[in-house]
Amino acid sequence: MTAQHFDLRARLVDKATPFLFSWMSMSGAQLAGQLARLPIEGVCLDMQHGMIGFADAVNMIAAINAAKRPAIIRILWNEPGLVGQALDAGASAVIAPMINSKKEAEELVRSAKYPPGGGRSWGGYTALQAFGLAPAEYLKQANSATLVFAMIETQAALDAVDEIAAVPGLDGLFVGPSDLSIALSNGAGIEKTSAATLEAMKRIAAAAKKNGLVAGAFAGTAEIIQTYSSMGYSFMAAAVDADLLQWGAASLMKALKDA
Ligand code: 3PY
Ligand code: MG
Repeated sequence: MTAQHFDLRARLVDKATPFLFSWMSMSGAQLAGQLARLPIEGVCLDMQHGMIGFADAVNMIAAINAAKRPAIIRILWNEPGLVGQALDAGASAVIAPMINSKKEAEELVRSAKYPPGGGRSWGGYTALQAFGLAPAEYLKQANSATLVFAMIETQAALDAVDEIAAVPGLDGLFVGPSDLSIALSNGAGIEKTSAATLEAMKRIAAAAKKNGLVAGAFAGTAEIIQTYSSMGYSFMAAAVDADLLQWGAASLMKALKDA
């Protein structure tokens, strides 16, 4: 690793202090640079449900890296081209949605890691700049300098979580509690802290721990961060960009009203 780039893997060794990142649903490099300078440690671009295209993401990742914060990409789907593009653009971590089986987790790792651990295709010219590394050095360091997370957010994923967590090369599990709770309630609602969701999340955290993986989750509020943190989750989406704006405005207006 170089002084130029945030060492996410080294930071995640400290599981007692949760690593929190903002979650971007909107596009724009200025906004990404701004979020990267908040007192939140990283920024994730949501390229599944956020309105962010790849050309936008390239500039957003550069703005986040310029602030020496890690750029995390939640990709659109578990597809080799999308994993490679995110890492080639200089992301520190990729989060892949809806990983439902050992086979899908193996495919994800194959896309994200260079041989011998995987089959990532070479060509990360922008990543070389971001990491400040020559090609030979980047090839040596990339598998450990970048992390890959499998999202656990369906009943199938929950059923296969022990097998998924044991896939060599996977760095972490990341719970999508909205989809997971929709699945567990058969569509009745989004309950990120219902008894059923928390019970499932206990199993997921245990599978991560058993395999030496980072346990991550989308949280979204201080209360949920605290709940998940107490269950062993140490890599969490703290808040969505739109919520940060909303909360800031609401707090300003409340302060004025109370003055
Ligand atoms: C989920 O909760 O389902 C996610 O994908 C994160 O927002
Ligand atoms: Mg989801």
